[in-house]
Amino acid sequence: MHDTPEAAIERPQKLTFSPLVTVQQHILQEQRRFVGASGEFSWLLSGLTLATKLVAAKVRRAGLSDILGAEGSTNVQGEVQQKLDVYANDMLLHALKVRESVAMMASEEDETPLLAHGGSPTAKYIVVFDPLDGSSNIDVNVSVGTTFSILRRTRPLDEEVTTDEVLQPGNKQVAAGYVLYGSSTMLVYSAGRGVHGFTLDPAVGAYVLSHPNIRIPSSGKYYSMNEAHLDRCPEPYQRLVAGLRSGEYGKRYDSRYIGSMVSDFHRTLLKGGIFLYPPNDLRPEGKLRLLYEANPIAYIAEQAGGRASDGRQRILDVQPTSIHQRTPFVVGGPQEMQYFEKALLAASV
Ligand code: P6P
Repeated sequence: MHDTPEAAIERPQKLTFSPLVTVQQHILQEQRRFVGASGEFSWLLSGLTLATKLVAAKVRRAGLSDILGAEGSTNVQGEVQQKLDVYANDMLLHALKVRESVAMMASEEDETPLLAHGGSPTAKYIVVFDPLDGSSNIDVNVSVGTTFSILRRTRPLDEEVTTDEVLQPGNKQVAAGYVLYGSSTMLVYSAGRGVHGFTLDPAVGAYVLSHPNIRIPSSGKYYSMNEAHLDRCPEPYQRLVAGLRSGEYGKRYDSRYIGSMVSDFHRTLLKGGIFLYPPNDLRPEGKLRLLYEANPIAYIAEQAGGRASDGRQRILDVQPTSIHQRTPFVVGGPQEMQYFEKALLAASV
């Protein structure tokens, strides 16, 4: 009886294509790097991703819902946007409120913060967000964004949460990011270990890693601001823009301005350059909000190798005094931020 030959021991072939990484997988991988992390952080972030997928679906249909007469919206000019602001806010509040790790939420849409699980030993985090920044652009089909910032509670977890716990400088952020509802929907976030971009695949409803480890170019070719206000801005800003236009800094910069902060910053992050919303005569403290616009964007910028300033100090070092306070805001790559700092210095002598 011939021995049957040993079946040839075969090894499984190696997969050659790069793995498809969803934001959930990425957060869990990141989570593992956090000593003692218990997955509550990834569960919190999954609330944000769920809410923004719902917002993305609604934003995509904004024009249609107008034509189809969306939920009682009869005013073509802007009411749909206001509805979308409220819808985006509701989605984020509902998705986050059921996350046991969330103590309190502060939204651009609500005068005061909202209680979630504050006082519970599991509720470690406070989430601050602008549900739909730039929503007035929706009726002209310009991209808009959601910005978010995650802080830890400052009082013992078993104590009642108080609204002053929101008033922390941006350097206390545990994580931050934004979702850009543009030609595609992109989530960009950092939990302190670099900046990572995920593109929403509408076919499967998953955010898929498309831009790992984003670094802002050391030098770009665009500056971005609403130049209608330039002559009403303080001298250093006028000096900077004149230099960027004239080639004083070695090359002539082009101007790009969308008027939607998340879009203008996202281009700056990927292409380099500088975005400014300076103070001016009409808005001596600037227009953008510190806690839920400037702070998350500044956090992302710094994690990607850039810098962000209010013209006096690093944005992330500003101690907030009120939830909705505004701030002058300049953010960009190292080279352009150096030009800005030089312009400030020249104006101070
Ligand atoms: P301006 C949108 O309304 C917004 O809050 C930001 O997204 C944007 O950067 C800024 O205002 C645009 O303001 O004065 O240029 O229209």
